[in-house]
Amino acid sequence: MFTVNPKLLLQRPCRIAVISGSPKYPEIHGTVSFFKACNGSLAVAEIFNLPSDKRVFAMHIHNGTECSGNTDDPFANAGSHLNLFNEEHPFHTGDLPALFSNNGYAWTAFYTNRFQPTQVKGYPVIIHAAPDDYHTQPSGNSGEKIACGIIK
Ligand SMILES: [Cu+2]
Ligand SMILES: [Zn+2]
Repeated sequence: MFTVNPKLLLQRPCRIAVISGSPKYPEIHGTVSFFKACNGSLAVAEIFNLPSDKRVFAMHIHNGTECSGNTDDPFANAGSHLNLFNEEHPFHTGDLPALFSNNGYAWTAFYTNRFQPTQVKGYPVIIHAAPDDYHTQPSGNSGEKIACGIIK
């Protein structure tokens, strides 16, 4: 059983991604913070103004270096799922638990031993318009990329 030391949450995060919406979803904003914890990371995501017509949103760390793209996919340069150990979806390094939205607001925390905060520095966190099915290759059929932030 993993227990969180409450003092951990009072420390500055090791890494933080400031999340912004795509041009189609400019109102989305928030943070995803990564704290070093027990051979892995404790992550805390707080996202505001998700589209209110949907309630579950896939979230991944991708392997690109920029939250940029083109008119078809404003975050095309975010690349595909971060995969440091040559695994299949949903066992990629960057496969994260979904965001569950409460009228547009989502807060979630999770522990993962797939990476340390230092290993994901510089990569983008992507939020998708649809839930991840945790099955379809290579990216869980998660739909449009609606928000992005680089882990700094
Ligand atoms: Cu993704
Ligand atoms: Zn994946």
